[in-house]
Amino acid sequence: MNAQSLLHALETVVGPAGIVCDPEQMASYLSDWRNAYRGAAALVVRPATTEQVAAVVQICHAHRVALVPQGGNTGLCGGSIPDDSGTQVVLSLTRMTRIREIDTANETITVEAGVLLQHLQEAAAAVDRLFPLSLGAQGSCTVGGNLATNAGGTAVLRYGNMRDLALGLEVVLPDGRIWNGLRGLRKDNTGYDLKHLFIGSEGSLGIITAAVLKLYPAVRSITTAWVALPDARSAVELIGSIRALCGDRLTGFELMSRQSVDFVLRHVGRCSDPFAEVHPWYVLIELSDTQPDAPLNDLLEAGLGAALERGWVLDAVLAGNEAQVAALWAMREGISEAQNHEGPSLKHDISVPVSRIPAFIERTDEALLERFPGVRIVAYGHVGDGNLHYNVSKPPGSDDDAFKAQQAAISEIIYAATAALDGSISAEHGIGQAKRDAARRYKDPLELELMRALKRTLDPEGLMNPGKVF
Ligand code: FAD
Ligand code: 2HG
Ligand code: ZN
Repeated sequence: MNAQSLLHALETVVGPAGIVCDPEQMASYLSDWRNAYRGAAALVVRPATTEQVAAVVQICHAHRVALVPQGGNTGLCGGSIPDDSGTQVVLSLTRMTRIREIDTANETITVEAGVLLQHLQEAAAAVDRLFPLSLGAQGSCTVGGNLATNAGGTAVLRYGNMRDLALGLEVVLPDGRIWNGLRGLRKDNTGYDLKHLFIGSEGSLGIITAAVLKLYPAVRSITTAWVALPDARSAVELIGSIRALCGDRLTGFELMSRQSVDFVLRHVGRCSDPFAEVHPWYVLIELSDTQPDAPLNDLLEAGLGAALERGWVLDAVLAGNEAQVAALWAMREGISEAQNHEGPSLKHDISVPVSRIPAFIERTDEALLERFPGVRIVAYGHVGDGNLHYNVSKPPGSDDDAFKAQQAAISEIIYAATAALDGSISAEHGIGQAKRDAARRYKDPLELELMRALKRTLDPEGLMNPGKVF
């Protein structure tokens, strides 16, 4: 089928409003926000209903045309970007934005895949509930993308990642059949839990069109602190002691190196250092409670006071009002954007057991700086999940191409250190195209074999996001 007849066939399903084929209008679907990945496509199709998605998939299946599902295109591994052949079709879910049902007695919300995470959070708040997934891209990323990548973010230590928040899915399978698994059940032991195959599959097994998600009681008290630490080891001690004191009230614990904070102070407007002195490490701590006026400040002050005496904390400040809370989170959430202003960088989204985070940082810093003096290590992340973003920027003033030539060797040092500590080379961002080759080296061969067998069973023609994950 040539591109013109494919376009006509798809247009009969989605109408002219559902087709993008003008090169200028297609551009934003064909590269990511960092411009790290770029591709080409025959066209972009934007169905508005599950039935339209199914019809689009059937047409593409019949004509052996590969599909690349795309949500908000905020992914960090190039998973939503087509290859450069120009033959693939990008299937954007961004017109599927309906909130289908809210069931407060069941504590669930049923939403379509194109709903923005922020809109989902707002819909939950409107019925006095919390949808807890929280990440820097929440104004642009979609529920479908969050599910397809099993997104994490800053509240995982209390509420879990997207896998833990999903009860049911609706999926269009690679042959165009619709699987309606939209059950809002917390107990359903009737065989394999199929939704978990699609969560985290990065569009390689089917297209998620809707989901039933869990709701939680609304939060009515919050306390946020910015804390300076002498080293990463102290962060691990501190999170243990704060968790022992505060239990489930601990909802955020984000570690940042001084280098990360320096980049934010340099590039993100409105941000200023809460301390006069420069410190090597920082954590942003958040406690929350469903009770109004819960004594969270007292609790956190007691925890930080004890930690100060033990030498784990150098200084601390509690946000006094909502504006200060927002300013502290802006420092944390601004790191991705700030690092982008410093030229080429390499992202590594690794996890190790929480207890091994200090060893990971010490060993990897030493090995990297010995072999690549001058590179800037931007280490930060979700300590409670053992998840570090161990990103590397080129030495200041150095040549971009020279840095790019060193990328493979830099990543190898980081992944080898991760593997030596029984960690994972992708904690929350997925494999996409960025980590496909590394996954081949670092993932257990039997696990890869089982994954390939599942892929062959569900997508024998290999038309769902080819070149990603495997
Ligand atoms: P896309 O980027 O469009 O797609 C991501 C992958 O999912 C692709 O493989 C795509 O093919 C597939 N896909 C998308 N929609 C569907 C669907 N409906 N059905 C099947 N497959 C689909 N991630 C975290 O986990 N934690 C963070 O803290 C975090 N912070 C971020 C901060 C910033 C500033 C940015 C830019 C990104 C951040 N991310 C984070 C990464 C990203 O936002 C998440 O991976 C997000 O879940 C992607 O959603 P999306 O809608 O943009 O998906
Ligand atoms: C975060 O935690 C995100 O801020 C993005 O996962 C990490 O940009 C990154 O490397
Ligand atoms: Zn993260």
